[in-house]
Amino acid sequence: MRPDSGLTGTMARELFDAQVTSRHLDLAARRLRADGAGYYTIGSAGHEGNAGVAAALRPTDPALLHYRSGAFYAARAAQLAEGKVDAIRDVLRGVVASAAEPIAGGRHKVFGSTDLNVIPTTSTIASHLPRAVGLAFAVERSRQGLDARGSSGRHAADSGQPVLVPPAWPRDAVVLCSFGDASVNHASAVAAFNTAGWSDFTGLRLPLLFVCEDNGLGISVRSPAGWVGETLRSRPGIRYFHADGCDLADTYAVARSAVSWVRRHRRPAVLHLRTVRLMGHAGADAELAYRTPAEIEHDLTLDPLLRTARLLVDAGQASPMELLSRYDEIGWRVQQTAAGVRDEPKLASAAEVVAPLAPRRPLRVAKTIARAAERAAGAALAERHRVFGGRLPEQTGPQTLAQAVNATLTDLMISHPQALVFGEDVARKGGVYGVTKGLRDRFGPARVFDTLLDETSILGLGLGAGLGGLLPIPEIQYLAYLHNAEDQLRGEAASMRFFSQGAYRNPMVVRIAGLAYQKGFGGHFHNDHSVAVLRDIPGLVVAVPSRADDAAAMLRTCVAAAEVDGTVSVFLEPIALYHTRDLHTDGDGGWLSPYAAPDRWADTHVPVGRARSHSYGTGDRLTVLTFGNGVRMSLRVAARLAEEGHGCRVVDLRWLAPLPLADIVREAGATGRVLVVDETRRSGGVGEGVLAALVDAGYVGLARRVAAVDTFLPLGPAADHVLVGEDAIERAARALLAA
Ligand SMILES: Cc1ncc(C[n+]2csc(CCOP(=O)(O)OP(=O)(O)O)c2C)c(N)n1
Ligand SMILES: [Mg+2]
Repeated sequence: MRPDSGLTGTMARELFDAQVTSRHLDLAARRLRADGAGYYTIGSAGHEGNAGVAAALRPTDPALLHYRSGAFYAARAAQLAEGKVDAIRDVLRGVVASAAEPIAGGRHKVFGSTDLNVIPTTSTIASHLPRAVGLAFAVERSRQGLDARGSSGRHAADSGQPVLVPPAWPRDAVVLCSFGDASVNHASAVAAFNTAGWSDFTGLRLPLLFVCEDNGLGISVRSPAGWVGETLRSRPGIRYFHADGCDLADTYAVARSAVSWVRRHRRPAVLHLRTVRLMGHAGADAELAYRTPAEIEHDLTLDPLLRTARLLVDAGQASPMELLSRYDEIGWRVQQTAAGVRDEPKLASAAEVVAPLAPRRPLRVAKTIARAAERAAGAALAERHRVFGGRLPEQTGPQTLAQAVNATLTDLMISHPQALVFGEDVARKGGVYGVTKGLRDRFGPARVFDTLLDETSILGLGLGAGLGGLLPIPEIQYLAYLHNAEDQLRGEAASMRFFSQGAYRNPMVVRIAGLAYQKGFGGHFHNDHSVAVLRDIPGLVVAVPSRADDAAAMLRTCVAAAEVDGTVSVFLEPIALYHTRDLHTDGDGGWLSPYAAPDRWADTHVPVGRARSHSYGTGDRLTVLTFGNGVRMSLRVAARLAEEGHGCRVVDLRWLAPLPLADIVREAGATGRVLVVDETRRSGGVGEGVLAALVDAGYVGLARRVAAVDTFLPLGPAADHVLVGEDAIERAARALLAA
């Protein structure tokens, strides 16, 4: 062996096996595809040097892998006791979409395994990088222990609570995150590099090794010569390492240095591995359409398998014949396994497909809240007094929605030492609207902190933190600014359970300030009311409280669901109602609610997907189905109509996903006249879903809808022309009553 590489003969032989295994898996995937039995042919051929990266790490280091990391996967499996993980069978089961595939159960072909600490990644280029930054943050947090959580050590001890979900990874773990060369240009990757560097700059430790597997191509597009090295080398705060990924000894030597540097210093680094891509991008790729035969041939001369074979032969570790026999032997095993798994049962029903997506255990959620209430009223009472500065929120009179969220977050931070609040301006300033005011002083900067200005990174931090056993409660400052980062919710957060059958979860409650009607502070970006992008994310819970008491109860529910079921929730707070105090007349305080003391949390618990009905007069003439700002406007209209003898019920949906179907149907049927008051846009808005739910349920009564105009919102009073107003609600209500 090359004496300075640290690679022993035994290791080289074992890694050669992993490389050969990976190559045969690629070949088998293509044969299975050709036979109509396989569904995935993106392979690892040419990238098998990544076996050397696996060898430089420990199998307990969490890894988020590039889709060409087959040899890494095989090498890591070989690091465990024999028979514990059958990498060949795992991968082939993925290829044939077998329901027995151990991580995704046939839902996708991913590299993932809890035994191997390989966390499945999606096919969306670079979307796993922000999570990797978050995971490194969480690993380091658990290493530093309680003290680093600000003053939380005392909270935890005082309240006699379990402190943290036991960290899944050792305290000195390094997070590995690999990706391709074209991927370095993706906004999500750039965000992650920047956030890792920014964090390092601020002194935050992040034990994170990025690995760029650089084959020079993104499908058919060449990375400009030198660009990948140039861009990776120039990332502030990220130490650059470079190796020839076709040369196992070089890869191992450099990877070892990189890993030990990251492990020792707890700082981010990137390993730039030069590889080749053999056999095209995927099975169906006709490479000759965009590469010359000479280029393709040149890459073949760099084949990492042949390079490792030469290394072994030159070092006297094996003869060419022995290596050929080994190649055939592994090939035979792969073929045998492929034959064994090809006809395994696939997912057989819609119910099977969706089973792991977003399980809900409402009874456990309710019990969790009841237990937290007992603690808050008992063991943690002194703690509450201390944190609230002697003025418990239940004793200080009725609250606005903003005050209720603030008090509830405080109580949740007391009861959940693993909870973190972070986002833009949430800490020092206390949020643009003061909703998180005082939290940093109460819980310290390690648990309540300002992030850099990047929504992708804020959500990525949540993704990794949740995965690492923390309970992230990130804030997105305005709904309009979620959209540029939305894939972190859709593609990453909401899909984690789906692609890992619940083996991995990223519990999270994303608070978002949104919706329209801010008088005097107009314009689209601060009044965005588009929730369509959230409502169709499978499994995502979307909560929209309209009143203070609901906000408190629903926030507790979202956090408990995160804890119990790993639920990902968006908690959409209507900005215009944050500080609203009155309902019908100035000074009536009708929009305030008292804060429920802990002994009332169980009684006032609001389950996910349950609406709230407010009745005016007899309540039997008209049903208004609405949410958010629509609730307050509709209640004002209902009061006027009731005075004229038209009894109305106003139903606050409270949950936009899942919609409160049973309540919708029951309340609609009670009057046979339904008015949907939808403050979101007519097209793609919430009202479409509500009406469709009624139709699906066989509702045959009258129905009307008022909704916002399909436009972005203009600045100033012109917004009133396109938003739903009380006059439109009243007109529609009267029309229905007259029908
Ligand atoms: C966000 C996103 N855009 C486009 C694609 C389609 N796509 C799949 S692989 C790929 C090229 C990736 O190239 P690179 O990062 O160099 O990885 P390689 O396949 O070369 O290993 C593209 C464009 C995708 N998966 N995700
Ligand atoms: Mg590439």
